[in-house]
Amino acid sequence: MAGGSLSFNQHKSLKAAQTSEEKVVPTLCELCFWRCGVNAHVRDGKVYKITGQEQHPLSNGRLCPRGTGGHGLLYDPNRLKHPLIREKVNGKEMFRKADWEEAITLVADNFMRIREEYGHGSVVTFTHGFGASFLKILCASCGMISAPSYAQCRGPREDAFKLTFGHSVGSPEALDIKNSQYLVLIGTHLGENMHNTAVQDFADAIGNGCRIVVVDPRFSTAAGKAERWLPIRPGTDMALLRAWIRILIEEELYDRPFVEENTVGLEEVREGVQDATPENTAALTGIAAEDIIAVARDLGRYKNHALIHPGRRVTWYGDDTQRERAIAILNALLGNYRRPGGLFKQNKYGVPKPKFPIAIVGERKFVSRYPFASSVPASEILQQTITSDPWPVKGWMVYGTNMIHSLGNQAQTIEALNQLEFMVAIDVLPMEITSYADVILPEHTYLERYDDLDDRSFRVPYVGLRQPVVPPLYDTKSGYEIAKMLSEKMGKFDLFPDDVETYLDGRLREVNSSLAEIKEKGVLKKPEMDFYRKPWESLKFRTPSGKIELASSKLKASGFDAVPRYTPPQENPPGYFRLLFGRAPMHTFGRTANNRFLGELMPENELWVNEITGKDMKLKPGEYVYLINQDGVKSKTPIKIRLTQRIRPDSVYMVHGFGHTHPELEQAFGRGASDADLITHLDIDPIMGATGMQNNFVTFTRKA
Ligand SMILES: Nc1nc2c(c(=O)[nH]1)N[C@H]1C(S)=C(S)[C@@H](COP(=O)(O)OP(=O)(O)OC[C@H]3O[C@@H](n4cnc5c(=O)[nH]c(N)nc54)[C@H](O)[C@@H]3O)O[C@H]1N2
Ligand SMILES: Nc1nc2c(c(=O)[nH]1)N[C@H]1C(S)=C(S)[C@@H](COP(=O)(O)OP(=O)(O)OC[C@H]3O[C@@H](n4cnc5c(=O)[nH]c(N)nc54)[C@H](O)[C@@H]3O)O[C@H]1N2
Ligand code: SF4
Ligand SMILES: [Mo]
Repeated sequence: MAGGSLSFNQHKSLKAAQTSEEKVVPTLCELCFWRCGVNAHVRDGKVYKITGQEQHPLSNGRLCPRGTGGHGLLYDPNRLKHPLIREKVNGKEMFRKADWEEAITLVADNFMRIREEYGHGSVVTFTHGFGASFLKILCASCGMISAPSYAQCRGPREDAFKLTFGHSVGSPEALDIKNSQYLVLIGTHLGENMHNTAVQDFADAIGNGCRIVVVDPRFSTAAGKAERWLPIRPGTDMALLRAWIRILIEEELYDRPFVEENTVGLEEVREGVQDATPENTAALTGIAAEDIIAVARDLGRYKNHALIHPGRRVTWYGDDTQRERAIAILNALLGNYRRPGGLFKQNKYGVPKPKFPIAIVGERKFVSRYPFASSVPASEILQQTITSDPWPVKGWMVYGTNMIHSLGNQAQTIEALNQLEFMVAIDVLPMEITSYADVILPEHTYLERYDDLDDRSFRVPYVGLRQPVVPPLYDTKSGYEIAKMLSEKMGKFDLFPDDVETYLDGRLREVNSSLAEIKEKGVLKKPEMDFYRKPWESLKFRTPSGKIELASSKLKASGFDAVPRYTPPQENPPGYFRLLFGRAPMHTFGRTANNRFLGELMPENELWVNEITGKDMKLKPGEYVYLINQDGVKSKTPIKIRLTQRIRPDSVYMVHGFGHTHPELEQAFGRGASDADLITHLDIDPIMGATGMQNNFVTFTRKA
């Protein structure tokens, strides 16, 4: 069924706006990776306003602040405006303007030469963002593809839930937050973490009287909505989760019929968490035993309608898959699976995927050294690039990821970049990573291009369309055109149809729709899934036992703990404070720092410091300091001090995404500091290769 219709009044107002000078074009936001449906309002050929699509299930007519400021990217004067090629002039390296034919030929020639010389798999693709879908098709068979949204973000969560429930949480998360009656947020700060639909659901839950508990060393925006803020000692969350598991089991507060019928391993878990008494846990976490007990009993009271949110960026301390396993176990004990307010499984609209011919057949296959890595961990590729083990990596294609700021351990990233024979960066702005490229290819912004259909799993199965709103402003190309040109230069003429519209229309015809239909509607929808389980339904999970694995048979078979164990985090070196970081509602990582609209709302980040620490360290509010970390690495730029009671005295906090050093980013240059500069120590998760970033510590200096 092809639904997704506008109401009569919406239709009328859209039509009225579509005069010759004024039109409203539905498309998808790309200011972050949530991909809300937006309406771009165009007057005299210029986008002047962006609003939320009523009919899009991720927007429901509303956007977050970043989405409304998307035209700040379109009209950013510092955009990449034409292809650039690195050249040595009088011994000095610089970029010169090139045309597309020359730039693409250079990329294709280098990648083919590297492949010839070093074999299959010697060119790697790093991507983040929807526009890469066609490049991924081109690269699928000719090498490895890695994204920071895995080992630097939600990878441990997805793998832990797969081990426990047989499927991942997914994005958008399959969590029935809006119907939850008791919600525990543990190190996830909804409200600052501004994924539109998740925040709408959170607001609905609060409106419906949901009781909220926030576990965070910092008093987040969400903590302001909570009945309890538990300012946990950083890195001790596993202890708290195990204590809650122990209380639920020992006091028989878990959903007994559900657990007996649908899970395995209860006894093993019971034995495994015996040491996690409230008293021991209070000593480790700094949270009073009575608070620990009270929350566990509340969880037991709400059971099926309570939810422990699994978070999103969960790459913290190196035992992250196991911490996420503990969260999965708790949710399983509550029996909230496919109950109002719990976890569920969602569906796709299901547009059949076209079958692409394989571009290049290869003889080498990437096998991670981490047994449960379900994707390619970036840190492993860096290591391989540096050591050439098990084979050399000599070429990188980098699409939409600023790896200098997103992988941690910058020195390692730069060492790997120095080993390369060729690197191409496909971006929209002169971000730090582009300085390392041999060729820079400027992409259209999301308001100037088509991308593939957005057919992801959600509670309302839907297909969304990104389409051009205005003609491209500069000599840029879309991901589709770049992938097609590259594939042809590599001798593959039949990989993509001549134009993207033919491709999209062909896909939509498979579901009895058409490009013309979705261009007008913006979205096709099916009715909301009926995902709540029926009392007579027997459940089957895609795990070895067919049940939810409270104790994991797969982890056990691979020599890991079947039941999560507590490992203490590193202690603060004397005089140093743990560096914590997170999000601000008006920015997405570093990608929006140069956006004039969003920069006006928040031009720089500040360092949250507890007032007691401020007094001890003689810091004044508003003064600028540099930070030095435990390895003696100093922040490249200074940061403004904010003294507050809203953070523990042993930690400091900053918003990620500032401290840009590329001089062509005129708005962002030198504003605030980068947490990434200071994350030199990484704890790698032995189960799936995630890079834990939170065992880093800083102190202050006024010296530049
Ligand atoms: N220190 C530290 N590291 C982190 C995190 C952290 O909080 N702190 N967070 C982690 C998490 S959760 C994630 S998901 C990752 C995110 O890591 P990244 O994806 O690397 O993050 P961004 O800084 O948004 O970089 C996006 C890049 O894409 C470019 N870009 C924007 N729009 C387009 C487009 O339409 N086309 C193209 N081709 N390029 C575009 C931007 O200019 C920018 O260079 O970082 C991880 N790393
Ligand atoms: N506005 C905005 N929203 C975003 C993004 C964005 O860039 N901008 N990025 C999106 C992406 S890709 C992701 S992955 C998510 C990330 O969003 P979240 O999953 O919510 O994660 P973080 O931003 O890493 O969370 C940081 C929070 O954890 C707390 N914290 C730090 N250490 C500890 C600890 O040891 N224990 C506990 N309990 N808490 C701790 C910090 O104080 C902070 O409040 O945000 C998404 N939403
Ligand atoms: S959450 Fe905000 S930035 Fe992300 S896609 Fe939606 S409107 Fe855009
Ligand atoms: Mo992320």
